[in-house]
Amino acid sequence: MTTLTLIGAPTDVGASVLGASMGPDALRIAGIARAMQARGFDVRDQGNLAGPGNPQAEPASGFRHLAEVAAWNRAVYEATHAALQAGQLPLLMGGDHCLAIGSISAVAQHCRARGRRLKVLWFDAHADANTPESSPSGNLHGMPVACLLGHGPAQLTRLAGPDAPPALQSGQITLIGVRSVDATEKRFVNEHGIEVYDMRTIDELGMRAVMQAALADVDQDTHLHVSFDMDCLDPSVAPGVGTGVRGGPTYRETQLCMEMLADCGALGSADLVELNPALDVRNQTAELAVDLLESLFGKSTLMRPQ
Ligand code: HAR
Ligand code: MN
Ligand code: MN
Ligand code: MN
Repeated sequence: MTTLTLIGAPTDVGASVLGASMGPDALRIAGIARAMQARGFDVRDQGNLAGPGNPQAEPASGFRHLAEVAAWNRAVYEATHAALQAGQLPLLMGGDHCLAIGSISAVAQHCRARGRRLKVLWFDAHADANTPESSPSGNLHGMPVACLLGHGPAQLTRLAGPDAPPALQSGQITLIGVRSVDATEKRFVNEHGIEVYDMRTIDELGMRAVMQAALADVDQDTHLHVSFDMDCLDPSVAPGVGTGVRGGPTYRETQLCMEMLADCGALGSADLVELNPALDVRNQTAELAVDLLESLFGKSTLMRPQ
C-alpha cells in the first residue's frame, strides 16, 4: 500500500492577497485525509510545517518577502525530499504557489539521484514565469516557474545545494489553463520554448486533445509531478482563490484532466496551492479541490477498460 503524505505549508508570503495560509486546514476540514484513504492510500498527515509570518512588506530589490519565502521553501524542500526518500507520495497542501519551488526542487533532486525522468504539469491561470527583473509586483508566487528553470535568487534556485543544476530544463514543464500572462512572461516562455496550452488552445482543441498532447512523452518510467493552482479553474466554480481570472476550465473539463492524469499511472507527487478560504463561500473551493484530488488519485464513475 502506498503511503500518501500530506504536508501542510500554511503561508501566503509569496502572494499579493492574504488568506492562502488557511489552505491546509480548509482541505482537512473538507475531508482530504478520509478521501485519500478511500482511494486506497495509507494516509499520513504530517501536520503543518513552521515558518515565518507575513510581514506585509513592500518589495525590496524586486522581491516581496524573499527571506520568508526562502525559509518556507527550505522547509517544504526538506519535508518533500524526506517523504520521497521514504518511498512515499508527497502531497503539498499550500499555501501560495511560491511553495512549488521547494517541492519541485526536492522532486527533481530525488529523480536526478535515481536517474528517473521528471515531467511537471503546471495547471494555472498564470504563467508564474516572472523574474525579479520583470515582475510587476515582486510577489514570488508569480516567479516559481522561472526559479525552477534557474532564473532567480540563489536562495530559491539552489535549494538542492550550492552546485546543483536548475531543478528543471524547459522541456520538462508544461503549462495548462493559462490566460493571464505579463508581456515579460511571454518573452520568457517563448525564449525558453516552454510548452503552453493556454485557454485559447483548450477552446480550439478541447481538453482531451490537450491532455493527450501534454502526456504524450509520459511513460511508466516517468515521475509525473502535478502542480495545481486552484485559480486554474474558472472563478465561477472556484471562488476561493486570491487572484482569480475569468475564462478558465469548467468543472467537467478539469475532472477530465484529473481522470486522464490518473489513467497515465505516472503520478509521483503533487501540489495543491492558492486555495484562499478567506475568499471562499462555505469552503466550497476546498471541497472542490478534494473532489478533484479524488479523481487525480483514481476515482472514476465506472470501471474503465485499461
Ligand atoms: N503575473 C502577476 C505577477 O507576477 C500575477 C501573478 C499571480 N500569480 C498567481 N499564481 N496567482 O499563479 O505578479
Ligand atoms: Mn500559480
Ligand atoms: Mn495562478
Ligand atoms: Mn534560461
